[in-house]
Parts: sequence; structure tokens; C-alpha cells
Amino acid sequence: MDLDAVTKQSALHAKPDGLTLQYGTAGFRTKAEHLDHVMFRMGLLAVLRSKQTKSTIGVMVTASHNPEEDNGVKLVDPLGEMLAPSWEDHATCLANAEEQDLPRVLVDIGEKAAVNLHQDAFVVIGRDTRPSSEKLSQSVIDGVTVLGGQFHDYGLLTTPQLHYMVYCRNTSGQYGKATIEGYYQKLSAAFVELTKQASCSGDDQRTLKVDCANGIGALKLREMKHYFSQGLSVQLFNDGTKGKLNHLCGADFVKSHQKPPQGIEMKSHERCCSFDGDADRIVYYYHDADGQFHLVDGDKIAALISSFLKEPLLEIGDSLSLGVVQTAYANGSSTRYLEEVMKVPVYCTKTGVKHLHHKAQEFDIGVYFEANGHGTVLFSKAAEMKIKQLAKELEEDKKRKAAKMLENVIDLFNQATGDAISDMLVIEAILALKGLTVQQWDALYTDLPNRQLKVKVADRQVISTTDAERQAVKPPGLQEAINELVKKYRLSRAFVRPSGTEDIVRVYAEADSQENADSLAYEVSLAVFQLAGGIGERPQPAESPEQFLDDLPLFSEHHQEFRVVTMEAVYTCTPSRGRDARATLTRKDVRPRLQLFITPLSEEGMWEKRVVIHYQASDREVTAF
Ligand code: NG1
Ligand code: ZN
Repeated sequence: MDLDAVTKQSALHAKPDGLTLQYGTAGFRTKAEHLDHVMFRMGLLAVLRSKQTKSTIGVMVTASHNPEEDNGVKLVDPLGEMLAPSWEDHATCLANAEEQDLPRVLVDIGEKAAVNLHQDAFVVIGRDTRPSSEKLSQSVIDGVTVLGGQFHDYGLLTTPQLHYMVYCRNTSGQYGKATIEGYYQKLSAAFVELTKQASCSGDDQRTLKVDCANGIGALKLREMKHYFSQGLSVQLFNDGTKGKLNHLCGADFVKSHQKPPQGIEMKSHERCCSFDGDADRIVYYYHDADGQFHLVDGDKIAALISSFLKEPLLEIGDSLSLGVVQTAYANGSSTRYLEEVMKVPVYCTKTGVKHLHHKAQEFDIGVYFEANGHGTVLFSKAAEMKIKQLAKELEEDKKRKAAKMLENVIDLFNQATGDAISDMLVIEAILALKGLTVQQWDALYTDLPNRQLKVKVADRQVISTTDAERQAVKPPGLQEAINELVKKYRLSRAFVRPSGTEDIVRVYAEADSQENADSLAYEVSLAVFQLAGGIGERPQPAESPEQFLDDLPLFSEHHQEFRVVTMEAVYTCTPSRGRDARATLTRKDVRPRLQLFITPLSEEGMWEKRVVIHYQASDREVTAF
């Protein structure tokens, strides 16, 4: 290692004094302006990791669903997996070393990890569409080259595409061709082949509306859609030409707000889905005839896929083990459905795909999904070989067909990591093959009402957890308090954990009704605030006007009609136009507090994206948007 050159180059990517960051659930993530030194240093680290593993290592520049101003970086290990935990510690040490200590820390890592410095190194780099990503990926390249590593810069890629490239390169092309064309061709061929077998379709519309979160997914899906157009037509929304990345759209927004993204025209019963900002998550949703929004999340994706896979597996008659892996955020109804109706074993791991991925590798066929829509299916090498062999050898037509179908399913899943594009194609193929509508899929089971909240605390690390994050062991008294609160409600469950990607504590609660889930989440938030050093404003009860505002739709001159969803009811209203246009929304059977009316603010009577809400009971006036 030419440590002088490292020192010189590093001075051009100097670390801001006093800044410390941690390699979290998905690498480093923070405001883009704080990341230049981290990128340079991850370039250095990728070279060491590549030398140690004698393999190609990936570096992805993205902050996924975080706001556009943020950025992040993560390393991808040889088989497309997340970086090994011991190297996460090296990454944290390297990122936080003060300038003068950098050469020593680098040498230390080399020694601790027994890196052969004479070995060649090769690094592949990808980035998302954030304005900061191009420059930051150049800093990664600076880090790679100063240590003498070779590299290939793929430029704009979805996160799962970079994982795929790494996997292909380290398996000498056996997994596929390490080019964007190779990716499109492999997945599309499997999809077209699979859907050829679809004899009937309960849902004739082989059309899908896709909200691309104004991110990289739009670019890549636009390029790819011609490859599979005979099986599916996709209509892209939030394609980045107008809106801001992840702003009021994308899978994370839809899942956490449980409402549709902006920028998509939804008619009732139309099948829609959202990707997140780097296209490694997907959720589906639709409006029913009453205009009610229904979310079909990662748990239901896992349920659909597992029930689909069971049939051909039974048909081929080989006892391949199937297991489903979830996290504590999985809806209780999904776990019950999988265990009791589908009779498949379900396991719970800590949050973060690396934990789920690892557990899923224990099965012949491991289905893993986070509720937020990040997941895939892993087939063991043995299972893959068996299935391929059966697809060739089996005499009986039905059995051979089942094996063939599984063979295509293997090719369609991105086995390196969860992939919104690949998952979307799998789901679309299953719906077509089974002749299922999105409503029929949704009806597999009914989600328990749930609520996720965030609490700000001075130091989120004061909370530590056990039992796959379902129990808090610290601070003292917190778990006992949660247990007492949970007892107050039916079918209830709640847990708290420090986020690995944001400086907050996450609270999750579910119960028999939305109202109860909301109250439980609020009460648990209060316990966290009191026992774990809350800062800022105390958590507010669910029906506070601020929270309520969150549920208001954008209100524009194009809206002939708008809809307000409260916890109790859906209000549909056709406002009259004109100077004193006013829509009054009332319902007698709900609390007076929810009685409100909405007035367009503009003097000219133009519809604006602003409304005034009068709360009758509290007589509060709040301006939204
Ligand atoms: P944190 O911030 O650690 O909860 C979030 C998601 C994870 C995972 C990572 C990486 C939830 C509750 N958490 O992690 O599932 O996707 O981001 O993107 O959705
Ligand atoms: Zn993502």
C-alpha cells in the first residue's frame, strides 16, 4: 500500500472534524454533504475486501427511500450479499478515523483481516439518480485507484442490479451476464416463458401502473419494458421528469402513510405498485369500489409467493423444504395465515435484509420479505439442480410442467437481494397464472390494524433488544411498561427498536381496531419518551390535528372530487367551484372533533393546494400544504 499517496489523496476528501457515522442496516446514510470522505474510504475498503475474498466487490451509492438531499453507500460481498458483519466494523472504524490516523487504521484492517496485499482487486460501482450521486461515486473511484484497484463504473443502476452484477462476475457468468442487457434478458425471458403457461386470467388487464418514486427504477423499467411487453404492459408514474425523489411517493411513503402516492391516477380496482428510490422494495395497492385504499404489502407478497410455490413443489413430489422468514414488523395475520392455513414454517429475524437473507439460506427454498416490501426467494444449489434435472427427466407431462415452471421462477427471482423489478414480474406472473385479481390476492387474509410511529430520543442506543427485536432489555422498566399497555387491548402486540437508518426509535403496535392500534402505539411512544430520554415535543395522540392533516389529499383544480380518509370513515365530497366554494364534511355518528369543512384559500376561487380545516370541537384552525 502506498500510504503516502493515500494520505495525499485523502486530504482532497477530508473528513469533517468530529463527525462520526456508523455502518447501519444499509451501510452509511446521512446528508450528502457529509459523505465525501466516507465514499473515498469505502473505495479503499472495497479494495481490501476484494483482495481478501479474491473476488469482485460492489459499491452502491444510494440512500434508498431517504430524502433526495441524503445519500449513502454500502458494499456488496462476492455472492451479491450484504457486507459481512466483521467488515461492517472495519467500515465504521475507517470512516471515523481522523485524517492523521487513516494510514494506521488501514494497515490495522489489512492485518486483522489477513489481507494479502499482493492480490489483485476489482471493484464495481453503481449509483442512483440523486444529484449528489455522480460526484460521490467519483470519490469512491478515487479511493479504489489510489490503492491500485481496478474498477468498472456501471453508472446509473438500481441497487439490486448492482448486486446482480457482482453475483454474475463472481460465478464466471453462470448466474447470468454481468451487463444491463444480460439482466434485462435473463429476467424477461423467464417471465415470458412463465406467462406463456397462463391459460386463463381472472384479471384481463395485463396492465400495471408503477409509481417509480421519481428514482432510478423509472429509467431502468423504461429501458426494460420492451423486453417483456408481450406478457405485461407497464405504465410509469413519478418517473423523475417532474417530481422530487421519494417526495410524497414511493414504496416507503405508501407503506408508512397507508395511502396512495401523489402523481398517479388510480381508478377503482386498478392494480398499482410503488418502488422505492433505489428499486429494491415494492408494495402493491388499489382502491375498491367505495374508494377505500387497500395496501398489499411485503407480507402479502410472501403469502402469495409461498402459496404459489407449494403447488408445483407438491406436484414434483420431491420433499424440498420451504420456509418463510419475516421480521417483527410482519403483520400478525400474515404469520397466522402462513403457519395455520399454508402450514409453512415461519421464522422471525432482526430487521435488515442481511438477517433475513442469512436465515432463508437454511432452506431448500427460503422466502423472505420485510413488511415494507423488500425481499426475494432463495433456492439452494441442491434444490436448483434437482429442479433442473426433473424438468428434463420427468416423463409425466404435469410433473414436468411443474418442474419447468419452478425452473423459470428460479431465473426470475434476483437471488442476490430483494429487487422491485424482479419481484414485480414474479407477482405479475403468479397473478396471471392463477387468474387472480389484486382484490382476490388481498383477500388471502385480513391485516390486523397497525401503526408505526417514530420517537426522538437523545441517544437511541439506550434501547437494546432481544428475541429478534421483539423485547426491549434496556432501559430498565420499558418492556414491563409495554407489557402492561399491550394487555389493555385485544389481539395486540407492540415493540420498540432503535432505527438503523434514522436517528429515531421506531414504535410498532397492532390491535383489533385501528383506533386501538393507534392508542397503543401512542401510549408505547409515551413510555419510550419517558423512559428512554425523549427529546423535543412529546408524542401526540393519534387524533391530534397534526396527525389528521397527514391524511389529507392534495387538492388541486383538477380534482372534481376529493376524499378525506379518517380513522372512522371515508368522506367523499364534490366541492362547488367559485369564490365561496366550500365543502362541508360531517358525519353524525363520529366524534364531533372529526367534523370539519374545507375551503379553498385562493381569492379568485381557483383551487389551490391549500386548505383550511376548522375543527368544530376544538375550534382550531390549521392551514395545510
Ligand atoms: P430501520 O431504519 O433500521 O428500521 C429501515 C427499514 C428496514 C430496512 C432498512 C434499509 C422498517 C421498519 N425498517 O430500517 O426494514 O429496509 O430501512 O433500507 O421498514
Ligand atoms: Zn431501497
